[in-house]
Amino acid sequence: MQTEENKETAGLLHMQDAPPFKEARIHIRRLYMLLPLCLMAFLMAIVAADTQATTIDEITDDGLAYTLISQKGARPYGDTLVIDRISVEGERQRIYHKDFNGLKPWKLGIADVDGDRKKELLIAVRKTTHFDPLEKNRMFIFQYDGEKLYKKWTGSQIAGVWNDFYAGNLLPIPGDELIFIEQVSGDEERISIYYWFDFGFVFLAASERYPDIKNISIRGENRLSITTAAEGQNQSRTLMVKSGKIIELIPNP
Ligand SMILES: [Ca+2]
Repeated sequence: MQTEENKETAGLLHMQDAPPFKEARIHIRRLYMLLPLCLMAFLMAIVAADTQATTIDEITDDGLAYTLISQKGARPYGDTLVIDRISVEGERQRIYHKDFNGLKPWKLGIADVDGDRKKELLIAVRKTTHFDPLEKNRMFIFQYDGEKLYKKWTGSQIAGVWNDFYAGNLLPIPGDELIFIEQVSGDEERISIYYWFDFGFVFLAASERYPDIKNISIRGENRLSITTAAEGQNQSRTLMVKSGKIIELIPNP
């Protein structure tokens, strides 16, 4: 049986506990009110990030910046090419804009492929062609004269199925060479080199097959450095063109 003293003590405790419980309820109510606002801010941030123009690739050369942009946020492909003139102070002025929507451009290169001392703009796109219904990486080559972009070469097929390209002066022949990472089979790749002759590209040489080629860089005349990966291990290799083949230079032990 509860005594009067116990009842008073219980009442006192109840009164003492009441304010913190009340405060907690107020906090929870505030949290519930804030939750939709937080959710809305989060969704707005996602929408903003998805609609913010994103640079897919950019290359600068001779005071010009060539930029592939995706107007629809982070995407693997761009939809617009812009060219900016860069002043000595580093300020940019937009001088050209072209819609590439539907062509899925993803990489830019600058090279003088035909050796006429005028540089060409190389754009890797991903598309089908009239004769090939498969969507593949394909090369578009343009010339920019300071006002307009002219198509120089848009061969539908070069280097079979390729995953990446580099352009540079590897060999002492006129013009820069195009170097591709070609997919040979499901899990094997090789390097292939093409050079410009007359009105198009001619195959020069190919390497042996490697499991995965991650990187290419030109190290000097007829010296190509690549990184291959097998079973998680990266390996750096030096290649050169010899007798119509790309061979690997094995370092002296
Ligand atoms: Ca040229």
